[in-house]
Amino acid sequence: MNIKTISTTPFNDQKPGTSGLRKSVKVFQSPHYLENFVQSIFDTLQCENKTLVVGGDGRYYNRQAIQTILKMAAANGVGRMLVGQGGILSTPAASCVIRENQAFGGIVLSASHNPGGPDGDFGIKYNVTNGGPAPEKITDAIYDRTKTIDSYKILEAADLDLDRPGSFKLAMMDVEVIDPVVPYIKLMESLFDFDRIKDLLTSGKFRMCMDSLHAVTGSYAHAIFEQRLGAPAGTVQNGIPLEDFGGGHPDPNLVYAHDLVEVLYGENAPDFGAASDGDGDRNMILGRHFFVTPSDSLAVLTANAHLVPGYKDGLAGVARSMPTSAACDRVAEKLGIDCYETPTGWKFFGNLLDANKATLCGEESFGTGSNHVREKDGLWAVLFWLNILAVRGESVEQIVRTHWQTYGRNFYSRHDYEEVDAARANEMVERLRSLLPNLKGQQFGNYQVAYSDDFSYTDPVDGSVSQKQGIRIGFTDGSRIVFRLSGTGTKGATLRLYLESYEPDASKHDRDTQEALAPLIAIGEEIAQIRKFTDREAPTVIT
Ligand code: G16
Repeated sequence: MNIKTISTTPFNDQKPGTSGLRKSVKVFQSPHYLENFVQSIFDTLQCENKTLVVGGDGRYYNRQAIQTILKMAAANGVGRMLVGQGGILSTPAASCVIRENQAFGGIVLSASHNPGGPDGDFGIKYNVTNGGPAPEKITDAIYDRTKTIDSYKILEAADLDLDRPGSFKLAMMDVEVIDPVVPYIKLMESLFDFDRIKDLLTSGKFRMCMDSLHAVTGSYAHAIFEQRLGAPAGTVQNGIPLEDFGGGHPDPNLVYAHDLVEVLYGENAPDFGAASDGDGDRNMILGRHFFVTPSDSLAVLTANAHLVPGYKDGLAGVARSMPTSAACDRVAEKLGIDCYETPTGWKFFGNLLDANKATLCGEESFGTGSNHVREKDGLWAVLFWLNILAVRGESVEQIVRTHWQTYGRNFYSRHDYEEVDAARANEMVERLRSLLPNLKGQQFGNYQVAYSDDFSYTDPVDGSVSQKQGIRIGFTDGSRIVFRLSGTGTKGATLRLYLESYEPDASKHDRDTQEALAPLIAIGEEIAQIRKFTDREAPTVIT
């Protein structure tokens, strides 16, 4: 056994963002970069003799990174490592494996929806015992350690063959390569009525299309929809996971999942379409010629949860991130359950789920999930929708339109200005902050400001406070504009402008979303002087 201690120096840029440390592959490939961060995890968490899970979304550099992490884990005295076959684990499957094996934690390698390949992005994050992303106090401690680290430990050993399930020894450490699809399907079967979904998918009257965008859910989707649930071969498109996602952007939205959009908006479109992202935690839901916003999706799942076996006894509560529309708040009110508003980032749901204050959670950024794991879960959302469709026997569009009739419609959109100058973007936000105290009562056209603040969250379970989580400007009619800088980009800054208005009148539910929100869009641009600060005439992506 030959453990080497290697001298290193800090990089000082290893602060985890919304969802772990994300940088370009090139940065991760620089000498000691990955190693410094991994050693900082081990130094912070004392993982000696513990069981850890490791796996990633299969993007470029995943394989090399996992071999390095295994050798460092062995050198740092970790007891056992569970590794996804081929080094691959979707993010929700990693959460499932951590929980099922009562592991101490896990290292998840992904840059989520960011592009992959040698010129793309890579990422790493640490998940804790409950299977969810580490809370801020842990990510801050890891970051602090990266600033003082001066050496790391690694075992000198040959690479392991991770392509077949099996057990190995790496010095004193046990390594088990596991097939992650099996436990994941078992968990899904415990929540959803697979027989009923199978009847629907084999009825000859219902067609679906699942687009895995050449990312991690490919193997799970083939196994679930085509093999287990009997959908015809070809139901899953772009289903072969590739290291560069086929050159695409593995982000399930109307812009980047264009293949799926063409199918669902084309002639002879299927009844149901869905896509997931690089690491399988995000989802997009489409009906025939119909897009379901993630905020509406959360509201519909909440309203229909009683139709699904795993949730038939009711929900403890529901939670959404602050910029997510208030559509689910209306459902919660009717159901008489609590609705929590958290900062952006799945880690903020962990305490609510652990304390059984919330059962379902969702975010406008195409994330939905429940207490079955501690990550958002793309395929879970697809199965949830299929279960509802199988029980209700209506189309996606009918279900959403009936929902609006019952609860009113929250028109909602997000405008992204990607890769803008970071210094200017920060200047813009600082300027907005300085305006906040004087906005109340001001009139913009027909809209009067009712409140304005920089969102601050006090966790109802542990009392921790997270400040400066997004600038909110609310109007007297319930409309809202939110400004936030993304925490997941790797180039420059991304400004997100979130827009929401509420329309109770069903005769107006057919309006075009951008048209319905046009006055708010203009107000947002005016207050923040977006064009001036971003140097852009228009957003890069509108969802
Ligand atoms: C991550 C978090 C999500 C969050 C999203 C926001 O998603 O896990 O909870 O909503 O980031 O991203 P941004 O800060 O860019 O608005 P993922 O799928 O990238 O892990």
